Amino acid sequence: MTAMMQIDINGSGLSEKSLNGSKLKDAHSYVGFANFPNQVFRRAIKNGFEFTLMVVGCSGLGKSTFINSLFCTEINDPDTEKRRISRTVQIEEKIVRLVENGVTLNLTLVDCPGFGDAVDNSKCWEPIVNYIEKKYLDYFSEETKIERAAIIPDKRVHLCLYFISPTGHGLKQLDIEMMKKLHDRVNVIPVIAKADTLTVNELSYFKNQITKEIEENGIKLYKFPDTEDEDEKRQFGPLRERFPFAIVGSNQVRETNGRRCRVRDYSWGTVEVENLQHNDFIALRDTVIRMNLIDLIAVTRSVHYENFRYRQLNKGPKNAIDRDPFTQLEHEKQVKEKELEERKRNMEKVFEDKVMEREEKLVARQSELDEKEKENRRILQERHLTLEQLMGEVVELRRSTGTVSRQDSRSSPSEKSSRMKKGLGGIFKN
Ligand SMILES: Nc1nc2c(ncn2[C@@H]2O[C@H](COP(=O)(O)OP(=O)(O)OP(=O)(O)O)[C@@H](O)[C@H]2O)c(=O)[nH]1
Ligand SMILES: [Mg+2]
Repeated sequence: MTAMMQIDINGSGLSEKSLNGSKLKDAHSYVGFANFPNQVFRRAIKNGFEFTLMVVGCSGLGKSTFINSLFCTEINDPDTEKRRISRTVQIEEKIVRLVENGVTLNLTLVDCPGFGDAVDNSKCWEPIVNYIEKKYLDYFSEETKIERAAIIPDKRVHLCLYFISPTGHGLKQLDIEMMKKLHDRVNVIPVIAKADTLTVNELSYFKNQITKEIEENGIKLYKFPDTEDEDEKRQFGPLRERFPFAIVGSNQVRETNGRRCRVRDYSWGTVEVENLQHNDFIALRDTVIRMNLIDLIAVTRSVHYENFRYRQLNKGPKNAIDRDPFTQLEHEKQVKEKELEERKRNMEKVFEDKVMEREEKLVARQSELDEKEKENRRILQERHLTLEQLMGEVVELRRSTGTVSRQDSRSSPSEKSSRMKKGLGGIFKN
């Protein structure tokens, strides 16, 4: 599912680099490469930037709410309140075009369905990893075409925000496994969800615990690059120290003194999403978008995409690298189809086995019931005989003592026994 919108956030206060910052000197005494930054800047303005942000994590941690909270505007469908709190059931893409001081950012927000509710969560990473790989493959196919576009649309995932449940204890095994599946494919930054549910002390302990467990488990997160710029250090250093970021999201927007902000109201007070004293939302947004967006794109291209390319070109027979791209793609398609066919066959076999197993169980149960019925009949028969014998003995005894009634003396032993049974309240019904 893909939604698209354009937002012009001019005048939001973010800094604009001046084109006239470095004045050109006399053309003859000056080679001119000092002007490169301006060229790069002009080019960037012309082409804009493409960035894809993905949110991943267990169910109900506020991923969709976060996507909606990112900018002071509704990104999810604003019409229906219901839609905003319903759970995400498939991977959803939202495309937002942000324009700020003439610079365009084409942002794709990928909202993944939460996991962790199923009995078997061992394969919940698959659709997410497949999505990431599919985007690399799309780019790879475009890039290896003989006639390729001058600018290849870049839908590769540049950042994956991994939402951690605010348990206060530490990471769940599922979080560790998921992050391990993701860390070789995409830049991962963990975030603590629903930070408003933890006290200051609990949060501080939780942050330390998470950092420790991430290190112990060899999870490779995105590494924020060191900056040389003193101004940047001063401005963003304290924000980075808040890592791992603990955030709050909300769908409720309130306007105070002409400023719109997202809030969560409680009986004891209000939590503001964009208030650094209440949570790390702004710290996360600024360190990602203001500070490291270009680096995240560069790391995706030079590390994760390169790894994908290497894996891709190394697949199949040894000489696959020497093939032309079309033959290579055709070959991969065939391999994939074969794999699919094999999987289908395996699944059918599993299904048949299960049906057979069930049928065998049913047959066994049926014969068990037959046996039981036979046994019950035998017991009944025996009791019947014993009773008849006893009845005969009673009649004999009466006759010998002379207390036999006229009716008894005229009836046969079986008639007597049936009368007796009736007398016993009809317990022995044949
Ligand atoms: N206390 C608190 N609740 C939040 C926060 N963010 C979202 N919620 C609430 O948590 C509930 C689930 O939010 P969603 O955004 O749908 O969660 P999700 O992670 O997208 O859920 P799935 O789509 O099922 O994976 C909603 O009722 C939100 O209002 C937060 O920071 N704190
Ligand atoms: Mg959701």
